[in-house]
Amino acid sequence: MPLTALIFDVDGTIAETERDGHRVAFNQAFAEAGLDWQWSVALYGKLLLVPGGKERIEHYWQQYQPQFEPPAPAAAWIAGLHQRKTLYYRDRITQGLIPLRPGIKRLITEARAAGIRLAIATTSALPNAMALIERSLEPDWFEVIAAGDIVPQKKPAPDIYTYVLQQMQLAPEDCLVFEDSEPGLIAAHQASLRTVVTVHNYTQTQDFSTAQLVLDHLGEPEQPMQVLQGQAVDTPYFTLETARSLFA
Ligand code: XBP
Ligand code: MG
Repeated sequence: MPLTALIFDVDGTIAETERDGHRVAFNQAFAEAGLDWQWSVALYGKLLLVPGGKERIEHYWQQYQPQFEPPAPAAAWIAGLHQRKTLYYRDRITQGLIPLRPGIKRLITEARAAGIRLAIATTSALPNAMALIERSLEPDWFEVIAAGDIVPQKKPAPDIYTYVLQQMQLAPEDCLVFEDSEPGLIAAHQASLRTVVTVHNYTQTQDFSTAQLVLDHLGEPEQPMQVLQGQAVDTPYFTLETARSLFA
């Protein structure tokens, strides 16, 4: 089966959005709501194991602030708080505070020129994903932008990937996924998709044994990547040819 499509996760994969983007925006929304909740860089690393911003707020409240009583209904209160967080996050993105990771734009440009189809599969809310794509890439480049609550179950459930495959009318063996985290890899693997993982500080100790290839990033000619797991790659950066070699 030839490589037909590349599917990208957003947070951690296209850009390192979590520490200086989402985390800070959560804290801004908490402060605005009069809460003394503060998510440190280290605590946020633990909270990231709960995918989804609303789900993460609920988990934190129940596990770390069990005495707190939100206004009823709690789900609406969480949704409102998350909406404010989304505004703060988008603001940080439009200010240009979160750059793309190495190799992302280069690989996407190469794929477009070669007629490879592109899609996005993310757990974060659609307005958040769109803010980053509009700022640093082009929404039109992606045939499907699947985000947040569009599917019933977030990663590590495979739903978002299954949804993308259905929308594109593709089989898993036609596609290659790019992820940064274990929940993301589990989601893709459960959908029978081949996956390249690019790690970062929050995910470098996670289990990526089902990935095709694990890298520190996709690399640039002047910023070579490192292969952390999988076959040796003889170029200093990840190209379409590298992607195709994973299908041999
Ligand atoms: C990303 C997430 C998201 C973001 C926050 O996971 O889990 O929840 O952390 O975004 P992935 P929202 O990269 O695996 O898609 O607040 O919009 O949910
Ligand atoms: Mg991710």
